[in-house]
Amino acid sequence: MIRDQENLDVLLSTISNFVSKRLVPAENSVSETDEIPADIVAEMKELGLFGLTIPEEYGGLGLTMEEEVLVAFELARTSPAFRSLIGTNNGIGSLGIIVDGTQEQKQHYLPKLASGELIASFALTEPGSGSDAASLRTTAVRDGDFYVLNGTKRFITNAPEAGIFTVMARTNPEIKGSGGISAFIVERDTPGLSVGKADHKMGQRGAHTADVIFEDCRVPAVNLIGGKEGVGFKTAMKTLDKGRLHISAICTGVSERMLGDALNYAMDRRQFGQPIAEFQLIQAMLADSQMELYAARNMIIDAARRRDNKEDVSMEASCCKLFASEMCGRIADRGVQIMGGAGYVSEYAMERFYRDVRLFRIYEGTSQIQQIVIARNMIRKAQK
Ligand code: COS
Repeated sequence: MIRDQENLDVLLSTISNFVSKRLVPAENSVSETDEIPADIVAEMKELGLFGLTIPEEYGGLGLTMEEEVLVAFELARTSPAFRSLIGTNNGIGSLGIIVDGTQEQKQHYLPKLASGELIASFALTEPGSGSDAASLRTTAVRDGDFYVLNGTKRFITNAPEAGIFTVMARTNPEIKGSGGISAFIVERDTPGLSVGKADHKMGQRGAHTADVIFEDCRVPAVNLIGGKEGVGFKTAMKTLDKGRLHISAICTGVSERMLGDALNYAMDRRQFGQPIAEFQLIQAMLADSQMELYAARNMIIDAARRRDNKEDVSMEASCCKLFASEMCGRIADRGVQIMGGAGYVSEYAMERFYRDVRLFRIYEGTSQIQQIVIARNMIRKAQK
């Protein structure tokens, strides 16, 4: 759903300008220093990028899902690290509060997330629990007006920067599966919470992940999301349904950038007396990529519209995440192939993108988890 086409067009062209004038020129230095410069972060705040999807009543832009994916297509035409910094505030870090939080929780945290004053992080994965998220072992034991958290969360995006964490922990050890899990908002300076050193990753330098450790960490009971125990796994799954659509759009935007770079290179690079873009074997790689991008864009917009229409898009979100992230991997691979030696050296962006995009097939649910979600939905529908 697009609420106001004119306003949206202004936003899209502002973001597109910001990406090409400010972010693309900074890509190499972000990759070298592993840091996004403070002036760029400040501009991102000014542009409202931290609050794109936070409801307007809490100071955000309140984008609909369709508007959000259109913005994501633009925002992703550069290093994924920039998107990652604002990604958790707009997605998995804040969504638990937006969909299931109490009025007080929303009023207290959302305005600070929308302005970028606070960074939010989503803490589900653990050393022993990744794809099997319902097996998580972090515990939260009620003690008067507090819950005492113990456990370790792993690969937590933006943990080094985060001011608050949405943490899934087991409040009922009797229930081994999803029903024993609750979701909490945990502030960074809560005694007993510590953040490990940043992980050294294959790509996406400038975007940080780390362990988050809870040792007798006393969290006020009012920070139980929605004030309700036992529904934290569902909060996490609802969050991921939306997050997966967002990531699909990011995969598509990055793919458009990579394909654009590959096309420009192929039109410029001459071999055997002509631009390599004139060769049909190169054209096949360009065409296959364009075809897939067209499909990805359309399926993502369709799923986004359905979500705006309040349909359950769990299956469609997984279809989009699976298709777009796998496509992104193929387009990165073809990009390197088209550029040959130039695709393999760091002088060109393709080598960096090739490493950066590998993560898309893993986080917010691996490709195999998306297949499981899709197939289970198919079976459930057929059984009805
Ligand atoms: N929205 C709302 N509720 C959902 C849901 C969704 N999308 N998906 C599942 N649920 C509910 C189910 O309806 C079920 O509720 P009931 O117990 O009331 O019937 C409950 O949650 C448990 O669901 P299910 O039985 O399907 O859970 P499983 O343990 O089999 O796990 C998968 C489901 C594998 C899909 C889940 O663990 C998953 O998504 N894993 C990947 C985690 C992930 O993406 N990690 C990345 C970390 S974030 S970067």
